Amino acid sequence: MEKAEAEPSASADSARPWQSYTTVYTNAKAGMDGVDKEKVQRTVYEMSKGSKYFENEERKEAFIRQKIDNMRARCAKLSASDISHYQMVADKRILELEATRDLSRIWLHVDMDAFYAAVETLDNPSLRGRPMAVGGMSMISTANYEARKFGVRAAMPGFIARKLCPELIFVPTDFKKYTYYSDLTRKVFQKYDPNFMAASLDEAYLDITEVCNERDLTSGEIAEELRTSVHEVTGLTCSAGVAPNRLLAKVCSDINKPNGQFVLPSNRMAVMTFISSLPIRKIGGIGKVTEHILSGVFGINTCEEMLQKGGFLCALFSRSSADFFLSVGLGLGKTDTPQVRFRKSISNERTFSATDDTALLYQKLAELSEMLSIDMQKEGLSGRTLTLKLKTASFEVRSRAVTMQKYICSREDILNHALKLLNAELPLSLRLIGLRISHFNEDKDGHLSDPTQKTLANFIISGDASGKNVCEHSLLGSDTSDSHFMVDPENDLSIDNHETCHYVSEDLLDSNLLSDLDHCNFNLSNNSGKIDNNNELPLNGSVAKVNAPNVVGCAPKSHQIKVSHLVEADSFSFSEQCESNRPDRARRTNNDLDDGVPSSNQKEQFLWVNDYKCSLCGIELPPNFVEERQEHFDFHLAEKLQKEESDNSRNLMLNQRFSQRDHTASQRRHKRHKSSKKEGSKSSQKESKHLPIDMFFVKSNQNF
Ligand code: DCP
Ligand code: MG
Repeated sequence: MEKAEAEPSASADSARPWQSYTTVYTNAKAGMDGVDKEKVQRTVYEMSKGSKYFENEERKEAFIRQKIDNMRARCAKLSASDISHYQMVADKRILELEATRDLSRIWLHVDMDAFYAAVETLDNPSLRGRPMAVGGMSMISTANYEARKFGVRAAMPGFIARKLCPELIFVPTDFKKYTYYSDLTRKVFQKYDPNFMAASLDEAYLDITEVCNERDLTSGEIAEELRTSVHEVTGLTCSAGVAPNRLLAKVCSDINKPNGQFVLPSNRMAVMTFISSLPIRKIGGIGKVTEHILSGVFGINTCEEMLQKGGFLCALFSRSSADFFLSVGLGLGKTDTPQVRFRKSISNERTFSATDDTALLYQKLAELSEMLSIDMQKEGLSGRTLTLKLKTASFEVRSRAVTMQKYICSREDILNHALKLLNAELPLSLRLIGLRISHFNEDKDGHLSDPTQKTLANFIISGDASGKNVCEHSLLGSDTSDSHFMVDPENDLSIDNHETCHYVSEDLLDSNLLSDLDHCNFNLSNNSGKIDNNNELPLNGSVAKVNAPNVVGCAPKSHQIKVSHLVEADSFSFSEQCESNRPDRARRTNNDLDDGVPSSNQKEQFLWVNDYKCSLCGIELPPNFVEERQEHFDFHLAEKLQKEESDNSRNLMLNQRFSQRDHTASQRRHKRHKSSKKEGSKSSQKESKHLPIDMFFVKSNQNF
């Protein structure tokens, strides 16, 4: 096994402190190749020095350095036999991973160019050719390519961007517009892959294997056509990458940005050549922290070096982390076709010689209903929206849809509703009938849900659970941090507004480390113990301290907020928000209640700072993500109540202990055990009014 030659542990050069890792606004963005990196670093350093942000960045930097030093020390302690053992482990894993290589699919990753900025320019052509950024003085969401030449980029504070580029024009964000254009692009994507995987408002993964085969076109031709079509429909340009897996397709889409494409052929040699000199930072999931650690500890800078240092990676990281790194070294990525849960709909259709014979049409409809029902049951699906597609004898295509209260999947139910839709169109001569069911009842975890069921927020707010208005509850604990969920930058994707929102940290190790760091922010004394005892950095760590199992939809990329920023964020407390939402103080909305009790909608509304950012965890969801916001709100409520419940149980136990002690003492002194018992039972009755949150879920599930 090669030596783990690492760069000397980074310590800021005192003569050029701006070179410190913390102040680097990476040059990984497209359009920033010619930028004077050092000038940008110096400006960023000078502008942010002394700020809270800067201090926090320095703390993070120190933490990562400590981590690197610890890992290097552990590397140095590996004996010769350890080293040969781990080398064997790595060699075996590499062979096993290699055996999983699948070159049979063609994946296309499409990413809009300077998306928000391009949309704004479309709206206001006078911006064309001038450096502009979307956002404000505190933060910018993106910058056009003219501004990038000055080092201005997404996630940079606007006041720093202005310093770098005094001519910079700022345009405020307008999510409605971006969502509108995003929807237009998705209509195009759908034509090439009906199950395309949207990764954010401006990017998607498409499996174009079928369309290439069906149309006998090369992947490059399809990419070209798709980009032209997006441009025709939206007036915006996009870039595309084609590769045998999603991980590589994403890397490829950035190569010829803007308005370009890159095709990586589907053969092992091409992949290995491509990956060999690729900087690790280009890989989705490897951000500045992982890059720093891999470079600082092992001297790994390119993907190929992951394989060369495989033994050390296996020695120091968990199996899943090491597997990820080795896969990157092999250029492997996900190739699977989206699973059932990514499906938006299920459909069938039948073409026949044009006929207006009603009995025949009914028969076709019955057959289609039966087939659809069988297919749905095979996949365990039920849906709420039924769409009838008809093609008339004159080739006019009509769609009629109905959304039911209940989820359906039986032949009878489907046929019943389909007949109603068809009858409304008859008499008619038809040559095609199709049926589609969408709006499935399957959440991310495959749990069934009932559309008629109240959301948790409604349930609590209406007082059903505790008899209390939510405002009366105590503060939401600041430790929303304890919830973790898996990160898979390729896989946690959303198809439409019914899929899992992916709160993907750009850096897998980063997210994990930062979650530790944020603990440090809250409780410094815990800091070292937690770090030192942790021998490895689990790859699938926490992200943004938000466990949003059912948060659906796809949020803009700026939701990739690091936890440490959340800690610093100007978040106001849940109860304060409730308070400020009281009818006498609140901004009233159209939906205000007459009875003076804030509606769940109102409560959900005030959660969002500037109408798009969750004040509790920093996640950003545009206003039109109504369901997603509701669910996000529910998530915080559930978390809060869970915490309360555990506090309540603790209090209850303590109360009982005290009351037992009092009771025994009274017995001894006054023999008043009867009244004491009564009090005890009253108190537990009162406590049991609080339905434990896990009980709530159990009960709810029984209703499904
Ligand atoms: N975005 C954001 N916050 C970030 C990064 C991005 O709000 N930290 C938003 C603005 C971007 C959009 O998401 O326009 C798409 O992000 P991209 O990373 O794809 O960046 P752009 O599309 O702006 O530029 P390009 O893809 O050409 O590099
Ligand atoms: Mg983009």
